[in-house]
Amino acid sequence: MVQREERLSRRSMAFILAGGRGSRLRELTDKRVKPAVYFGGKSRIIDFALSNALNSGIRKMALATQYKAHSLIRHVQRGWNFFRAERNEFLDILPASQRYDESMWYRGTADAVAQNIDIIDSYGVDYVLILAGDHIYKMDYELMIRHHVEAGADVTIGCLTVPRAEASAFGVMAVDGKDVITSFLEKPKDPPGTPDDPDVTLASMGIYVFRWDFLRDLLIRDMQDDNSSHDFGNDLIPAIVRDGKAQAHRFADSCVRASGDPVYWRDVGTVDAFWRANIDLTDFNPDLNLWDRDWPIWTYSELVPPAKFIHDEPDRRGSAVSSLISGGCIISGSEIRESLLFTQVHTNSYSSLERAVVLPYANVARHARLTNVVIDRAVRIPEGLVVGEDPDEDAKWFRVSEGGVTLITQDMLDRREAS
Ligand code: ADQ
Ligand code: ADP
Repeated sequence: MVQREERLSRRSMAFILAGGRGSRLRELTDKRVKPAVYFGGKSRIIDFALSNALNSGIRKMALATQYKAHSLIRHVQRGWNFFRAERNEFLDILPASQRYDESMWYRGTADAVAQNIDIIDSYGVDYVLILAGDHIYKMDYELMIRHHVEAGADVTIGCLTVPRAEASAFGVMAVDGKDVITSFLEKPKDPPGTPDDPDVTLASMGIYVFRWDFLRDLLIRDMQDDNSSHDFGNDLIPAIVRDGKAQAHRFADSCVRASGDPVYWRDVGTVDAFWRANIDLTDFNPDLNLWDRDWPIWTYSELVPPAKFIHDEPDRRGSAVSSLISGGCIISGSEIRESLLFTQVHTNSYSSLERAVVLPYANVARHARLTNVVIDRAVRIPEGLVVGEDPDEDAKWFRVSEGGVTLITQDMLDRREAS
């Protein structure tokens, strides 16, 4: 058994950044911040980082929020309320509350941590794990913290290889034979390939481990620097790569998966990527295993009855194949294929859904036919609506993505109705 003091996760806290908007998700983040966007039928994106931290043994967490945080805060308060102060466990929600300076929101990711130095001090931890609240993956952070300590690094950065063509959205790095980072470029226009393969790039996942005393000094200096944008990727990381020791930690070494399963990490930052990752869960053998009882994705789950499949028309059975149908759904005389329905979705007779991602409480009226769609929460699809068959018609009212996925919100339907 691991001795208590040897478990580094118990001497660490997770600081989760959940303040960025995620504007490439278009209308899906009009009312909620990206980490609060629904994913996988029951969860929200934030649940992955929080579950990884919890499953890794971390019991002190803080969540920095800023933009449109109401639904995120409500979700975390409802679902993540089992930390016990009696056991020295915390999950603090830290809205940009202008507590450091009345004129200042969080100016950047590093500033979101810096403005809460006193709170982190009060946790009495040795290590701080900085996480982004907006990626889908399963990872054992204990292994990454251990790597950091064993390497004696100033910062350890989670990294993975991404196709070079996609790498300009990331911080990219070069490493030596021991994966010590020798150069770092934040979102370069023309990212370099790796020595082994010119078509891929080693990219930062935007997650970092620091000794708290080291990070604390760095943040205090950074706050006073008027030339800094107070951002980890732009300012702090390049400085450490230049002046200290920055260690790369390969995601494949601590990705949680069964043998034979692929390494899985997704930034579901666009409507296309969001739709794809959700639809992929309907595969016969999905790359992301949500069924692993050793690494559950914790969430707030509404109390709802089981999904129900019925028909009141003799010739129309309610059915779903190759689909994930959440609790509380009522599939009444509709045909559903390769789709993912979140909690409490109701579909009516003679409607059909194919490759549809339907967020909670949506209602699909009779004779609607929807293909390759994302339907926002509580949307009421009117009777007979056909989407996914005529892109020009769809684009008149709805948001059609580059990849040909149609996003439907209630505002769009209301405008269509009023015209
Ligand atoms: P980006 O993906 O551009 O780059 P960034 O916008 O800095 O990430 O957001 C990182 C996280 O911080 C997100 O979870 C976001 O919600 C949150 N955040 C952003 N601004 C914030 C603020 N002012 N207050 C609180 N939270 C905030 C980063 C790194 C890259 C790396 C990618 C990986 O800079 O080097 O490759 O992440 O996705
Ligand atoms: P969630 O992400 O929790 O499902 P909703 O989409 O219901 O959230 O709401 C996101 C945010 O927008 C919440 O603050 C919610 O109270 C608010 N909201 C939802 N629907 C409306 C509406 N029709 N008008 C105004 N505010 C709304």
